[in-house]
Amino acid sequence: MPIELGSTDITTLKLGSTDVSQVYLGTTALLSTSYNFGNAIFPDGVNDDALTASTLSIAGTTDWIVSFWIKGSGSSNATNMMMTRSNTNGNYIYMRTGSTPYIRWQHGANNTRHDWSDSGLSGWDDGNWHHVYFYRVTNDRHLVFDGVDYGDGGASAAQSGVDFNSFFSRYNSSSFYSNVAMDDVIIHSTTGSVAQAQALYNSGAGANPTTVLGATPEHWYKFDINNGDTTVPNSGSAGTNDLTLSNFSGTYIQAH
Ligand SMILES: [Ca+2]
Ligand SMILES: [Ca+2]
Repeated sequence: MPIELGSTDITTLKLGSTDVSQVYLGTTALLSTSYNFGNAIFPDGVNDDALTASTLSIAGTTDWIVSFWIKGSGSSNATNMMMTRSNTNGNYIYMRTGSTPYIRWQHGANNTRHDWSDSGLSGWDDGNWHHVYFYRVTNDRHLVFDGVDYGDGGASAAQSGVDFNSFFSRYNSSSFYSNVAMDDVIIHSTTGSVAQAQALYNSGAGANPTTVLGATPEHWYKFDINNGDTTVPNSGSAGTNDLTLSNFSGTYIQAH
């Protein structure tokens, strides 16, 4: 809610030199708090690999969501791999700059892809954080980007379930790497919806995923580690399934 001083709405209130992040009426907090993203990971686009200890897998007959935040820029690679399966060319998500499709989900035999080429996605690499959310609708995969419903990507063949173990590279071909910052990767068995995606997006401020989902996500990579660390824990309810980073250099963990 806006705070009005005289006739002017203000979005930041400072006492002395300190931002005030909450306002109370008596003991009641007046401002809704946005999600604290903590740190994020910034692959450099050259040979960055990351493997989970065991495969992130959800059957094709079970409802699920895959959600993450990304930030691309003019120096992002032409094709940026988000998540893949290391021992097959058939399972991957990519985001592409400069040409369509901008976003692809493929799970299953090669060339059975959901592709999204909508003009509303063309600015995903504009240097700002954006929210990407896929969910299962029987044999189709639907995309919600920044809270906007883009529907299914028109694959001609049914997609299998979630089946990933590699982040940031198409490990099997070793020719596609990610140069896109990423945070809060969530994979969870639940029935997805546009409304749920919008709740997670929440006008860019983000909402606490546990609150939105009504449960701790099963697989949840927050990247809230220190620069130089190479082990990203699964903060989800499915338990230990560390993501081990290889070939990262420079300041690859930064505040969101
Ligand atoms: Ca590298
Ligand atoms: Ca984070």
